[in-house]
Amino acid sequence: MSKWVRAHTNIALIKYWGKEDEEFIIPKNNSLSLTLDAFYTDTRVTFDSSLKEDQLILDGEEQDASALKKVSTILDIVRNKAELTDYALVESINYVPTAAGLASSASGLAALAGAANEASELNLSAQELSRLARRGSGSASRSIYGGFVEWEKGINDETSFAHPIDNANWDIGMLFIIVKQAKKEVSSRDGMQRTVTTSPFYAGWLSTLDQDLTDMKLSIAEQNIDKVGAIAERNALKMHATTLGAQPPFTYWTADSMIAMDAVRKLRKENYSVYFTMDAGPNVKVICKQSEMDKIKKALLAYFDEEQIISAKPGPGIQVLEN
Ligand code: 2P0
Repeated sequence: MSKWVRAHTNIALIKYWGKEDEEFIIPKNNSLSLTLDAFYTDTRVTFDSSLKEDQLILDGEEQDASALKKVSTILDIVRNKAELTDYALVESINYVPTAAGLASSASGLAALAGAANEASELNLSAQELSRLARRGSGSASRSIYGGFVEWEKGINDETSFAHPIDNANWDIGMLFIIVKQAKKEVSSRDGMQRTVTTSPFYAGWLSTLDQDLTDMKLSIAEQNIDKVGAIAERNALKMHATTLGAQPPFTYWTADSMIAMDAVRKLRKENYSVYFTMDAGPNVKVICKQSEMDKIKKALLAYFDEEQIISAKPGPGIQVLEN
């Protein structure tokens, strides 16, 4: 039955950066993320025999063929599994502040996997949903679950999926610093592919990941924000270093990103437990204690406007909403 499904976005503390298999989206390495409450997507799928092609309405606006590509990948898998032939209407609402410019592929494709599961009545398990979401966008595999989540890279479609590792019910949160974007970024899909195929630093990145992952899991188990933050920060810096070695070279950092990172380092000197991470864009995410979030936000107002700083707490996994 057609039902609205909600999925929240996640931010990786150990990054996914590079694919072993482009078609099935099998990653080069395990990644580990925190699902957050502040940003989410609601999606409903309706199979309809009168449609001539899949249709995507995002925030009330019909989307073109390029936006439909990842969506139809998931719908085709579901149609195949459920032996359905009808095209689908996909209605989707992104609850991301409009100025934020945050990528919504993780929450969007996870919500779609859940909504397609409801509409097709396939009754997929959470693990199967994670595998399905992965086929749309790698990071979406992690948004099926709440709290801290690890995406096990696996070796093929059957073995590559995420699983929850800690409900994050402790003193941790994230502040999003939304910086102004000067020019269009290299998409994460193109950026990671270019890095894998051309950057001499990519091998170095891969060689330290097992250690970062082991250290991160221990630190989460200890609920040690300083260790979690420090490992996330060093992991993000290594990921971003690989892009500088790519051919042609690129970076997601802007002058404002540097200001944000410097501000975080400065606050750390003032004895706050505060660390940063960055993804395939110029925004900076600040890992800190929930209990210190208001004070840190206030301190960041020396560098950024109020509407550029958004607080987030750990969020839940995928939810089927009451219609
Ligand atoms: C992550 N990113 O782990 C990393 C860190 C960006 C930087 O996952 O090609 O949209 O659809 O699998 O999931 C963004 O990449 O890429 C991402 P595809 P996706 O969150």
